Formats: sequence, C-alpha cells, structure tokens
Amino acid sequence: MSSVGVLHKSRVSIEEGMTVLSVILHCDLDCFYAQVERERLGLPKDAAVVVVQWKMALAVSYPARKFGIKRGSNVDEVRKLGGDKVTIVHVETIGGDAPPPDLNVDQEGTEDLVNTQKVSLARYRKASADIFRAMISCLSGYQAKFERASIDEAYIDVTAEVDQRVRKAGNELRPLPDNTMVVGERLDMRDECDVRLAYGADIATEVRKKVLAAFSYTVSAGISTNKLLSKFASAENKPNMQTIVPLRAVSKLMEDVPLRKLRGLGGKLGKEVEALGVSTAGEATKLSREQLQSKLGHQKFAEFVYNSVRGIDESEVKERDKAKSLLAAKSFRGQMGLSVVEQTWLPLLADELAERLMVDAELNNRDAKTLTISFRMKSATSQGNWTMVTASRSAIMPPIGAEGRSNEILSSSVNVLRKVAREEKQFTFPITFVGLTATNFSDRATANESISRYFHVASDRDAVHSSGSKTVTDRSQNAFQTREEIHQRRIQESADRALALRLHREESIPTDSKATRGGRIGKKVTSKVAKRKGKGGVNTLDRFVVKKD
Ligand code: TTP
Ligand code: CA
Ligand code: CA
Repeated sequence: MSSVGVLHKSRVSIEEGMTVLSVILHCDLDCFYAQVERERLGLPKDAAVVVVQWKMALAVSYPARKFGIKRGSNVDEVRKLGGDKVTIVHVETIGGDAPPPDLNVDQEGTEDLVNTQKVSLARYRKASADIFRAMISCLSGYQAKFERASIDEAYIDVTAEVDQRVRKAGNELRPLPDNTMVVGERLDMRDECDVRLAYGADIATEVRKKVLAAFSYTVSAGISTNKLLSKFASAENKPNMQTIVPLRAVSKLMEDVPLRKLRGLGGKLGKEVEALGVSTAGEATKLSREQLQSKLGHQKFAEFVYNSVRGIDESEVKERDKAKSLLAAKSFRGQMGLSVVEQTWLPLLADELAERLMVDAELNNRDAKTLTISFRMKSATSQGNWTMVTASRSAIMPPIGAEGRSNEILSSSVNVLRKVAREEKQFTFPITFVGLTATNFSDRATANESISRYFHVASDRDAVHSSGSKTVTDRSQNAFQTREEIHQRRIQESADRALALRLHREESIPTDSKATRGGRIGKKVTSKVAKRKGKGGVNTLDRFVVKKD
C-alpha cells in the first residue's frame, strides 16, 4: 500500500465541498500511578517511585527506570536495583483487618494479604477524573471532540479547530512548540497536512501545559491523522514530549514497527497475527486479506489488521469523557470457596461498587441500569477435559434511590452465585476471580423520575444520606462491627427492601429489555437458568454468558 492510499483513507469531509485531513491527538500520562503517588506523598519531581501491587511493579517513574526497574519487576528485584534511592509504594488496599502491606520494609506475610485484602484504584480514578476535567476545560471554546480511552489516556479530534486556525492564519511559518519531535523528516510548511499537524501540536501543548500547571503531572502526546497513528506517536518519546507522525512518514515508519505496538494488536489478536510468522507491521503487509481471514476467522478482524499494519484507521473519536462501565473485582491467588466469596468478597465488592456508583452519579449525573456478575473457574468440556472460563450473568441494577443499595447489589450477586453453583453442573467451584460490573448508564434525570415515584425521596442525595439509615457505604460504621454482624444486617435490610424494589423493577423495566440482553461479546449460552427466565427472582431475566480464556 502506498502512502497515497493512506492519505486517501485519512481524509474526511467536514464541510460540503471541502475535504480536510483529520488531526487527532492522543494524550497519555507518563508513568501514571507513579506520578499520582509522587504528588500524594509530596516527593520531588525527579523521585524514583515504584508502585507495586502485592509483589509486582505496576508503574515505574522515569527516574526509577534508570535503575533498570520495569513494570512487572518483582519487589525484591526493585529493592536490589534501586536500594534506598527508590520509594516503593503499595497501591491502596481495602478489606481485611490487617493494615495494608508496607513494602518498604520486608514485611512478613505480605503475600498472605492477597487473599484477605483487595486493591482499590480510587486514588488513580480520582486523579484521572481531575485530569480529564482539566483537559476538557482547556478545550472549551474549541471545536474538539474528546474521548476518554482509559484511566490515563484520551483521544482528541481537533480537526474542526485546526481547520479554523488554518482559515484564519494560513500556513505562516512559526516554530513548533517545545518538546515536539517529528517522525521522519522535518515538517514541510508548504504541505497542507504538515501545517495542520503543526496546529494540532499547538493544541496538544496547551492541553499538556494545563495538566502540568494544575496537578504537576506530565503528559506525552501524539499528533497525527488518525487514532492508530497518534497513539503510536504518543509512546515514541516519553516522558513529557509530544510526537508528530506526518503522513509522508507512515509507510516507512510501518516497515519496522513491532505489530504489538499498534492499537488493538497488543493482545491476543496481535499474537495470532504473529503466529503467521510476522513480527512487524511491514512484514504483515505481505499477508493477504484471505490469509488473515483464514487465520483470524472473522472478516472484521482480518480487515482491521489489514488496515492497521498500513497505518489506516478510520475509527472515529467518540465523544465520551466517562468510563463506559465500573468494575469492582477480585482475583484470587489459588482458588476461593463459595462461602468465603459470599461472606467476605461479595459484600466488599458490593460496597465498593455502590460507593463508586454514588461518586459517579454525583460527578456525571448518570446511573447504571445493569449489574453483571462474573466469575472465573474450571468448566468441563464435551471431550471430558476442563478449561478455564469466565461466566457472567446480568441483573437489573438496584436503583440509586434505594437505601443500602450495596445490600441489593450483594443479594443480587449472591443469588446469581448460588444459582450457578446449584444449576450449572459443568462448572467446577471454587473460583479464581469474581467481579461486579455496572454498565448501561443513562442520565439521572430520567432514572430519578421513576425512582422517586416509588421511594418518595426528594433527591438521591437525601435518600443516600437519610438519617438513621445504615448505608453500607458508611465505612466508619462498618469499622466497629464484625463481619458476621454486617452480613446479618445486610440480609435483614435486603429482605426489607425486596418488595419495594421488585415493584420498581416490574414497573420500570420491561423483562425483555435490550438493556439487559444485548451487546455482549463472547459465546452466549442459553443455559437451563436462562430458559427459566421470567419466573420469579430478579436474576432470571437475563442470559448467561460464558467466555473461554
Ligand atoms: P500505562 O499508560 O500503560 O503505563 P504508565 O502510565 O505507567 O507508563 P507510560 O509512561 O509508559 O505510559 O498504564 C497506566 C497505568 O495503568 C499505570 O501507571 C499502571 C496501570 N497499569 C496496570 O495496573 N497494569 C498494567 O498491566 C498496565 C499496562 C497498566
Ligand atoms: Ca501512561
Ligand atoms: Ca495508557
């Protein structure tokens, strides 16, 4: 594929009779968790900081990378390489009675905490929300589309804004902003595409400066004509730099780019393509669509890979500044029996999810309609072997107006778990993972209306904080109760709420709603449980989904 082909694919029409080149920015925080911890602990900007989870490094600050410490390094190795020059911080943990692990001292038994505590990413989520808000406020007044892509990265489509700037100022010669690199040759200001990317670089600098000024976090950015190229670019000159990939440089660039570095090819899909004997995008351009399809099975995947390795990506920047789903989950080292999951982990996860939903509702004025419970375990195959699978099942999310929402989430989850244990004989308990996911968000304006009709509350805030109600999001209260007391209390509260809740559900959500059934990836299994849907319990509305590992 020639660069002309790439050029052609990167053109979009934003105004009748006028075709312009897209300008897409990709912003990615440098060593994100490490920067958050550095600021939280008031450490100097050049501090060597390593954030670990249990014994493994998750985020490594750039000064710490100089010691040879990498993501995935074991904490003993981190200590050996960095000595006392490195600050090791454990991610926040919740649950269990023991204090969180302190890995700066060689704490005995830290490993055991894995199965009594779980990590909380609240700090990083909060920082993420603050950062994105700052970025969006920086873009206010601009014609730009902002898409949150992960906890620490975002795409920004600045095509229309660049278009305006070109119209106003044209391609006047001016220096590129500081900390800007260009892949390939220098920009050619007689080239329309290069001029547009230079304007994109100005906007990227504004965004990065805003985040730096507000929070002292450095951001790296990529500036190019589509999401794939800009994401690749942002990682090229980290930290605290921005990189332009001009269209002219694309064919040459792709020749040597490892497949795994491309958006969407870092995981399983990339691995399957590599199995065809290629390791770079350039090599992969030798593969025909047919070859790709016969290996990958699906025409959609073949097309995606065929385009990606040529630097072609027509996917749009979707206007989205919030997460699509909220997940509270726990993986177990070894396996976990059902009763412990039910008594210890599900209450903790339900609390966490309810709390996060509440914060999310206040911030984003929305609420989730679907609750999905997933767990990972062995499953018997028809050949008499077993394989690891993640099974999930959805239920209607208890409404936000209800007191003790966490109790409802808990009882719903417990129902699902028990049902599966009882009725899905192909699965072998215990399990190695359990997760509660909130999805299917809608504006709270509509959600509130139907809820308040049933619960007669003035506002959600009042309901959640109503005096005397034992909301399980109140941690200070929990701290003085034993786990058993909390559990009993939850069961009681849960029973009290059940009737009102069922009324709400029956009234407001059709049993066959698209919301609870559609849009999942994975093999859908119409199980015995699913076939009985509609008869009674809240979880029988939904389909059962099994995804093989
Ligand atoms: P990344 O953006 O992949 O990495 P990073 O920000 O630490 O470093 P870089 O400067 O190279 O961008 O991930 C963002 C955060 O997400 C990271 O700080 C820690 C967390 N994370 C994990 O917990 N596990 C993982 O496997 C990855 C990839 C990231
Ligand atoms: Ca990052
Ligand atoms: Ca990232």
